[in-house]
Amino acid sequence: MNRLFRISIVGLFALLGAAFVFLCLNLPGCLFPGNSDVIPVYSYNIVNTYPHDRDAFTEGLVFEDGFLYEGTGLLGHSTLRRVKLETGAILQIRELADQFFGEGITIYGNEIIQLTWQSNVGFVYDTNSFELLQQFNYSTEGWGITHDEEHLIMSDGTSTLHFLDPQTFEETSQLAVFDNNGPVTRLNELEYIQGEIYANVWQTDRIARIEPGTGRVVGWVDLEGLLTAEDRTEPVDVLNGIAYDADSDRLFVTGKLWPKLFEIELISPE
Ligand SMILES: [Ca+2]
Repeated sequence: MNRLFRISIVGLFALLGAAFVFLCLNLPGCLFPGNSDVIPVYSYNIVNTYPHDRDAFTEGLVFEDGFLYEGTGLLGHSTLRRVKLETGAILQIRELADQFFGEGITIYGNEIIQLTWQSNVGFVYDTNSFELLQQFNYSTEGWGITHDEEHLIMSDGTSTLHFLDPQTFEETSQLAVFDNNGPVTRLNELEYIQGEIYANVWQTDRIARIEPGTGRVVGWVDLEGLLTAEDRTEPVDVLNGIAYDADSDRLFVTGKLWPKLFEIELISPE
């Protein structure tokens, strides 16, 4: 009886073991966690360096029709600017009312959309004149904004991205962003680049490359070391600001109060 019991127990464990192996073979990363599911980390080359306004607390960055557009934050200092890339010269500027902390910007059609941090209001301007055309409301904080072909895409400082109808500004869907360690929070400035959403992660030197269909982070860009010690002799804040020149395939990044703006190219890991 005892022997029969032992045989049954051994058989049971053998069966469970076989089931485990079978299930694992069908789950990527189960038997060799971290190997089959590694998220590539891209490094960078600096292609060009341009001056950037040290007083610009960069919250939004866009490149469109040959110019940079920048949204800046801080109460009493928030602006919308058109900037000459090569010199950093401010060609046009609109100051926000003192009670608004400006956040991300994007250009959709002939309109610039600018978020505010905690006022639950977004502004819509004419791209050429910067004339205020419209306001809209949202329920979350406003951090970054970009767009794909059909939607505005906004971040609110959490791991959730909000897709908005660009005409009504109503939310049409949400996207939960995650990597191998779970939700990726503090998503900040955004840029839609060749079918991926690039997102600064607040208080890090990293940009997440997000697959819009799933929310999965399919790549990390590590921009550590972009500013030299000399660039940091005056106070600087965090990396923030991604702009893409789709016509010339140029990628620009900068940070809050940074003295420089960089054109970079990404280097794939081996
Ligand atoms: Ca951007």
